[in-house]
Amino acid sequence: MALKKMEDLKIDETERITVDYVKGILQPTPTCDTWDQIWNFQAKPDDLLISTYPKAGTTWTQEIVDLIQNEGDIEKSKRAPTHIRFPFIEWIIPPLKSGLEQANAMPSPRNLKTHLPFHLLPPSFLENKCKIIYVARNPKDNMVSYYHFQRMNKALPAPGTWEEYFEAFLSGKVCWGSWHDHVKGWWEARVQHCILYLFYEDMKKNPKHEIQKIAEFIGKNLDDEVLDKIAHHTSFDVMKCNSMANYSSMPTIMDNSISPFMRKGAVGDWKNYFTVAQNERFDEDYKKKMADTTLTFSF
Ligand code: PPS
Repeated sequence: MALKKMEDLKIDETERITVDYVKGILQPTPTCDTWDQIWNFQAKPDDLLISTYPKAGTTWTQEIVDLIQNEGDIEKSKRAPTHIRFPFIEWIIPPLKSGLEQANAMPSPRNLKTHLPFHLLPPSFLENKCKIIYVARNPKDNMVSYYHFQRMNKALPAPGTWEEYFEAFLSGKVCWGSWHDHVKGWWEARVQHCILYLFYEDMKKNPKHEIQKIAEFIGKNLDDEVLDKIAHHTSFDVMKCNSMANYSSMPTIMDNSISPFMRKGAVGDWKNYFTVAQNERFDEDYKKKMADTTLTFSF
């Protein structure tokens, strides 16, 4: 299968970022080095935060939010690339401007992005009762997407072989930690905080319905025509060709020729990667780690 070909692709490890731990969670070293500043980030009450485990549908949700706020005005949503429109608060890749610097320089109301697990969220977001949209994706597709992302993104460690990556993901030894802890932590937090918890698979199945939910959450009443327009503009095929939403604007960090950022955008692609043995091992592990939650996923 296609895997053999992927492993043949060599990535220059020497250009890769190093990683370290913050409170038990693996992070790029520059993030660890500035952790105190990140933890003390001052959120404002009208900030809107999009939070996800990496590769769960962040960019898609960002595009939807931006278009809702601009009432479907496509030209306005093309004013800048995603990472400028939504500062990524814990992201520091010298010499680029850090997420914190970008956020602090941004006029309100701000849209922000994070991948932090709930227990590492800067407390000011909760103190200020900020609205937060969390998106979760089934872990098998999430893992496959993350594997390909680590192949193409020099701001993360090289993933190793698929077999090695499978084990690293299962044991939570990837940046931003364990998928299981992440989705469960935010799921529990939604009960007490202003969190809209969404699923990638629902967005695929009925995008207009999920867009409507997001619009309601952020207090926008949009007519049917605008909702249709947003659904069209945020479809995978349209976003893939949108240079302001497909991460083609930072070629020295993300090499889309290794694997495009907008890769497949599908549910169930994991079936092309998991061996039967890996799938059994995954399911057994999943059952144990997810036994203490009401959270369920569709695969
Ligand atoms: S990141 O780097 O964490 O911000 O990545 P993130 O945006 O969370 O996830 C990238 C994956 O989401 C897919 N994607 C989409 N799927 C469906 N529809 C739309 N519009 C869309 N936009 C992005 C993207 O293709 C990545 O998934 P994979 O499975 O790798 O294709």
